[in-house]
Amino acid sequence: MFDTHNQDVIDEIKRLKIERKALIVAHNYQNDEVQAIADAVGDSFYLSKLCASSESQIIVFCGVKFMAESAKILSPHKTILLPEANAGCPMADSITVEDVRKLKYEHPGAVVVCYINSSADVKAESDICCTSSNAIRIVRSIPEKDVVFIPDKNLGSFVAKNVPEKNLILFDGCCETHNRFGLRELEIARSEYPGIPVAVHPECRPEVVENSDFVGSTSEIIDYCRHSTAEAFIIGTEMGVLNKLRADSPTKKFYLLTPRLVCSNMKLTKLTSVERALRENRNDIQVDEAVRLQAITCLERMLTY
Ligand code: CIZ
Ligand code: SF4
Repeated sequence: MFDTHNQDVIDEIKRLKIERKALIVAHNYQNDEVQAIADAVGDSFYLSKLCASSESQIIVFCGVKFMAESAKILSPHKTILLPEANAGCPMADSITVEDVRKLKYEHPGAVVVCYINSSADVKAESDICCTSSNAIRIVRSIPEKDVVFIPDKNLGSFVAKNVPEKNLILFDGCCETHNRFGLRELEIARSEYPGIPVAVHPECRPEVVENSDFVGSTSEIIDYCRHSTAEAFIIGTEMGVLNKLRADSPTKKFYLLTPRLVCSNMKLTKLTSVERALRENRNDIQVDEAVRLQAITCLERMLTY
């Protein structure tokens, strides 16, 4: 059914976007209707770099707080608006600066690698940032043997398995969405859709990762499905990614591994949130300059490894 209210909101977003010369970016896990009005959809690091290279001085970042912070770290003079102030990431919030300092004290000489899913403060206290697509390569290329990996223990276990020559010290954080299911759900999905490859995110539990056919970030899962000769896939990451997968390969079939793969924080952002952010300059993200300078070093080291 045609929703006239939605159409009014979309028209107003388009009008405000032109008036304010704004750029709207949406993470792969956002609601379909938010992805539809965005200028770009992708993973957090790709979008942060895009915000920095764009001519727009006003960015609406449809995602969660650490993502908008990463964009602000790279673009300090731009206005970065997070449409929903309460859209946080429980994994990023699970670790504090004090936790990182304690780990450094307990493991002197270890290099601290922090997943991009972390606050600006935690990045500032860490040595090198990583994403789920470059974590293995970065840890492998660090000269030191001891590596403190924060905050995701599942991504950390995946890295440890693939880089056995390093001694990884893991923090006990995880993504409550990807950690919500285990082998039982994987087996149910495989029996429901026999013979179909399973592609999962490394934030899933180790037993799920080990028993899947492909493991990768959202962008890597999208690439894998695009280039694979298979006609159907079981997808083990947040459901928002199905939108892009289906648009990318309209003839292929995509089944969510479990209906529980929904991140409630990602789903907070609605069309009305985007419209209000643009109209009222809502939730203009700020990062303390001293923190930003340290955090940008952590992010930039990722590019040199
Ligand atoms: O960094 C991101 O965008 C996240 C959280 C997921 C991914 O794998 O792209
Ligand atoms: Fe955080 Fe997980 Fe939601 Fe990503 S899917 S924002 S890691 S809680």
